[in-house]
Amino acid sequence: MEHEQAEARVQELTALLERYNHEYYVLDDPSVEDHVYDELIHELAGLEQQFPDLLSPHSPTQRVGGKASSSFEKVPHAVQMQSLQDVFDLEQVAAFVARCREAFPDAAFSVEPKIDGLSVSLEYHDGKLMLGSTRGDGFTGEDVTANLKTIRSIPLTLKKALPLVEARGEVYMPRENFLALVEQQEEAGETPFKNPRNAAAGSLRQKSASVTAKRKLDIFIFNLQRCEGRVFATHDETLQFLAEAGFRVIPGRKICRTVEEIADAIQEIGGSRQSLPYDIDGVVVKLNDLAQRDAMGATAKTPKWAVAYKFPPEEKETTLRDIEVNVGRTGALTPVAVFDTILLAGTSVSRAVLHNQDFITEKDIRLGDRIIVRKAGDIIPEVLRSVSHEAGSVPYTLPANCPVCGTPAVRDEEEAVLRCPNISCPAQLHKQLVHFASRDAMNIDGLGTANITALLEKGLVHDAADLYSLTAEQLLTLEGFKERSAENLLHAIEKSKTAPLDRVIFALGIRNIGQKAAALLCAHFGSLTAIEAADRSEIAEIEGFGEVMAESVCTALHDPSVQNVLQKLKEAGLTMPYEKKKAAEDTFFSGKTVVLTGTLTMKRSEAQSMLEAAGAKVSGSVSKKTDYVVAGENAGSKLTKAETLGITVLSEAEMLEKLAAPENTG
Ligand code: 0OX
Repeated sequence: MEHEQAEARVQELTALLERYNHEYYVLDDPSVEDHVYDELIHELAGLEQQFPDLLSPHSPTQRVGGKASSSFEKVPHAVQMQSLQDVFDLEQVAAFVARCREAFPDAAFSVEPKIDGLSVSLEYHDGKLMLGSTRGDGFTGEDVTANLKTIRSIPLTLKKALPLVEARGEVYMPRENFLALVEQQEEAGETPFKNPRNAAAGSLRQKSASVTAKRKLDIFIFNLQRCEGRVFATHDETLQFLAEAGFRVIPGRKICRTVEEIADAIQEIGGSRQSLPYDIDGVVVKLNDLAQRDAMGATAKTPKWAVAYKFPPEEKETTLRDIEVNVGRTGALTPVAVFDTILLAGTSVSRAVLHNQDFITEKDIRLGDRIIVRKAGDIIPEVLRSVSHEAGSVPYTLPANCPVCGTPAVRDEEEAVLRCPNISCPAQLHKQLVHFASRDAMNIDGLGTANITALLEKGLVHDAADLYSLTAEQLLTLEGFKERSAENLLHAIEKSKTAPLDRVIFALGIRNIGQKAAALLCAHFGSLTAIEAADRSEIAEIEGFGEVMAESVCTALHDPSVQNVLQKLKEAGLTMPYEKKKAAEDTFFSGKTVVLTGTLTMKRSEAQSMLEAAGAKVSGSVSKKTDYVVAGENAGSKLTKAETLGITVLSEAEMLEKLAAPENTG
């Protein structure tokens, strides 16, 4: 196909695919079947590959993510992303209404659900999405454009192109996706997100947009921050315009005039809470007239023309049937209340954490009690108080022995926690192994909770190091294992032998030592031998470390069983490499924004990884912020733009030269 023909077809496909996206993800009313979309996107991707200069950052093919950025660039917000003044009862809502009425007796209010997610801004120039950012502190946020593009209901091109449109909305994770994600995380032995809001925030801040893409986030738009090319009189009009432009606008809004109407609307929105597929945590009441908003003004952080009525945490009464005692990875015994199932904030709950003996004693919680359970913002419910005891009941005391291995428990006075001191306790071992194999630790693919249970039950492993002497024959004795899956698991175990030292330290599951602390420890000492030789005071000197953490490291590394595991790991062939990361300032490319264009002799992804490893941010489009453009054969519009903006253009050979000489800071 000729270039000119291809260009026309790319334009046509882009428009068509954006329309289908809008129909499917915003209007919930698709006009074509999925395979039609898939075929067209495939055709577009093919053309973009054949004619790389036709690839635009606004192409529907750019929604899949995949680009791994090393950090999120800070971006100032042209219009402050204000937060809301929270109010907790109708009286405070009435006081707010009265203040507005005093200035504007005819004031009308938009009453809308408050989506429990995280606020983002979307900036469009001439109808094209140029920047998507988080709220940050309201004045400066982070550039998460690539990640936001994976949200299919965010238009990349507006149906109404104006010189400038900045829309604000709330990114959230639908509850169903959240529950599925938690299940996956638990299966993989990872710490699951606490609630859909944290999950949405965590997913949006993924370094790799392809991970964000899998998390299936969505968005509701609720404010027009800035606009050039049209003037609006009311919030209603702006939202109508935003819907016409292709956005998914916040549903369930009502215009109210009196406090009674507002109270009814709040009641109605509150009543709809359980049937919504996403979480809302309150109701926002805001002036509808934009001139009235301006006149009301703002405090440093919040507008005086709006308030957020926050729902009270849901509470319900039920009967406490049992107290189970869980054994954690570090032996902590955690009591869990088991009660008759109740429905709280849309989900059924029958268990809640009781923390420790002090918590139980203070609230005098006894078996058989009528108790009040509450679910606040978080998904995890808690026992608020006991309402009544059963006749003849006695105060509850945690068992004196570990419920799994029977070892007498010891009380850790500082933390008010009871612990099973037996490090070979099967319950601890199970959790330790799950942690050891988890993605952020040794990342052993295919070694989840169920397989670990099976390995322990068969007596095939007694500590983490035993994983490295497993054989295919042994694995084939476990239920569900076939030649292929056994081979895959052994391969994953083998691969983990080269995990860097900081991951191995983290994988050991030392109390108080998370990923960051493990990395600090390695950065400071450089090798396992040096860490093992260090004393407590040396460790405590590391910036970011305290006495407690230093104590934990020393205790663990002097523990004969940990020493034994480490010895076995070394014998198994774990290399525990550790390379001090070069300070970011050290390389020619550190902190620089680089754009790759044209056909390079190496794979683009390879060039990108090399640049990112040298501290560069690789971007898809040329702007004033670009520091270097690396141009290969047949470079097109990006090269022209770079030249127009006076940006330094490097050849592939020059890029490689700079990468090979990192000490040359240019
Ligand atoms: C929401 C939501 C948040 C924004 C700044 C002044 C008014 N989470 O659903 N904020 C606002 O409006 C604020 N509206 C909302 N619906």
